[in-house]
Amino acid sequence: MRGKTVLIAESGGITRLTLNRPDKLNAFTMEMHGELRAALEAANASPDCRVVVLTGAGRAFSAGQDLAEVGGPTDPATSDAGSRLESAYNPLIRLIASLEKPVICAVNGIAAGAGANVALACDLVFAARSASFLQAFARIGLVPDSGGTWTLPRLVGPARARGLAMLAEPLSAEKAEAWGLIWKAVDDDKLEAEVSAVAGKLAAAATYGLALSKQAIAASSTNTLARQLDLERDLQRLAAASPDAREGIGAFLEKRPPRFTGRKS
Ligand code: T3D
Repeated sequence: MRGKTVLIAESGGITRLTLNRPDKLNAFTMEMHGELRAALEAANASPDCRVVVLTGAGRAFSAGQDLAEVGGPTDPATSDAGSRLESAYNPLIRLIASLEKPVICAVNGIAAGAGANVALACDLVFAARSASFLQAFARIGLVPDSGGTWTLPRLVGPARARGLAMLAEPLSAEKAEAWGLIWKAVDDDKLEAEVSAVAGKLAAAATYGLALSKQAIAASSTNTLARQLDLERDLQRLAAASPDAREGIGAFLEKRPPRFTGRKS
């Protein structure tokens, strides 16, 4: 299936979404937001989708907001950055964070501005060794958005978060891995194969359990240990009642590989 600004390919439980404005480094337009949100919502609703892979066409992952679409301060129709965040970026980040399937980001090239923070909102981030992450906002007088001011200090600590936000220098994929910002930097020519292998593994995994794990880890950022233990108890109850947990335990006891379906019940 082919959208205009987001390409969609579905196969073997994997939904691959490719941001597709390579001439503009896959900068986000409102059209792209609409297509991406619709594709993610469809993936979430589809029992055939067990994992989502998000990547970019061409030499960049995404250069963030399309600055040509922003307009000038004298154009009231396009000048309200806050409403663009409220109507497009914030729902996108919330959707990725709450998606009941793992979301892998394959950062194929530079990820700048909101493009970087959309990538960092994903569950597992792989980046080509030549890729980089650029909190470009300070270069144009803006504030990191799309969850950047929440994600960065949690992943790399406040000192590095401030450096990234204020200096707006590109951070290489290797350093991003070393700092714990992403899961893994991969040789450019191996990115696709490595991401496909991991996606294949997740497409055969106990999807509902993964969704509950994602929910628990997200909740930990505001929970006390006591509340988190209660949450783990509640989520474990749900997971343990699922067909995949029954299958996983049965397969272990029968000394055979599990055959997970990803179903909740
Ligand atoms: O108001 C709101 O909506 C608030 C929300 C803000 C969210 C944000 O994301 S703000 C941050 C926006 N992004 C940026 O500031 C990054 C802008 N881009 C760059 O700094 C550079 O392009 C890069 C460092 C990412 C890459 O540089 P380089 O030299 O490899 O490529 P280039 O030549 O600059 O770009 C190639 C083409 O893509 C070029 O078009 P052309 O001249 O060939 O027709 C360039 O204009 C275009 N492009 C790159 N980034 C954007 C863009 N066009 C529109 N918007 C962009 N963000």
